Amino acid sequence: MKRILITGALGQIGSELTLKLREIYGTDNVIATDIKKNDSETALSGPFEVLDVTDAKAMIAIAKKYKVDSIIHLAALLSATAEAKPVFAWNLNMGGLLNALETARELKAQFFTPSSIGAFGPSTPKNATPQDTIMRPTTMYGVNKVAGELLADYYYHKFGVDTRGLRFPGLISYVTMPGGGTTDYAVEIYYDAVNTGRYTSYIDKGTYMDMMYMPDALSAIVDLMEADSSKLIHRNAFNISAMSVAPDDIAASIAKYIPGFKISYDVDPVRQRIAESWPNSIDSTAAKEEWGFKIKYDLDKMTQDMIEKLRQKRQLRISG
Ligand code: AKB
Repeated sequence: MKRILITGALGQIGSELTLKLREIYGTDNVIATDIKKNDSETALSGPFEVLDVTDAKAMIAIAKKYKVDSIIHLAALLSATAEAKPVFAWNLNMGGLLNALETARELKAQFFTPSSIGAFGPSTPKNATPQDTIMRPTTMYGVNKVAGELLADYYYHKFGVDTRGLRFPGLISYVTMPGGGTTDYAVEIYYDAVNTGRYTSYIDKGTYMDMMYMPDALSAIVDLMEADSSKLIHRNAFNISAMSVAPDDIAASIAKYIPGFKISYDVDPVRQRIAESWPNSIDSTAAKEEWGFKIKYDLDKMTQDMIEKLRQKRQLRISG
């Protein structure tokens, strides 16, 4: 990657990934785009263009203007929002992806887009879900992710586009809140723990899903994109996970650093059903073997860092 176009750059992953890539590849070589501009560091610290990913012509024009050689396509609706607006989700998630792949084809650019644990469904093996297995998701988001993985494979085989992808678990970060996901509770719980010492979870006790701390997810994107193409068997997309946890596990970890922290439950049937259709834990062996996937943060290390960083943010807000 030398000159990179990012779509959805102001979202949960993009806002941190853009800054990391600017540090590695140089500020002017990372072009951030999103549907609207805001006054965040990501939008203001380097090249930024307003881009609606369903506008194919605008995407190609921006990619050509900056002569990009890599595209990181992040703009998409997450699982719970996609379930509430399935037709809009299909149009945005699939239309945006097709435009981004076409742009990569025209510019002969390397390509990354995330898939998700949401690509799996109730008939998938629940524990240590293998890399290659049954994929019959029951959500619109999952349908988009499976179709997206296949489409990215197709562009590799048919047109030689160097497509790569990761099946992300729930991503946890103190920088930008996710929006409309099923795993969002695992971020909200830390904010509420620091601000009020308690959290009411919309996902039920004992519901296991994979999670990962954002710094590990960002490193995984860079490592996969820099990996030797000839070593990749599973391009679109690799299972990766750092931990398989339920709300009560996160609560127990938080209680080690915030004694007296309390969790209660008010289960949202829609998001609970989605969570129950996903695996408890996925197996990341292919990612480890093919490009050396590794993590730095387990649950307690992540909890400690999240609490420390959120306390600093809170302090800045109070004193600023
Ligand atoms: C969601 O919950 O929709 C996402 C995901 C796991 O893909 N965080």
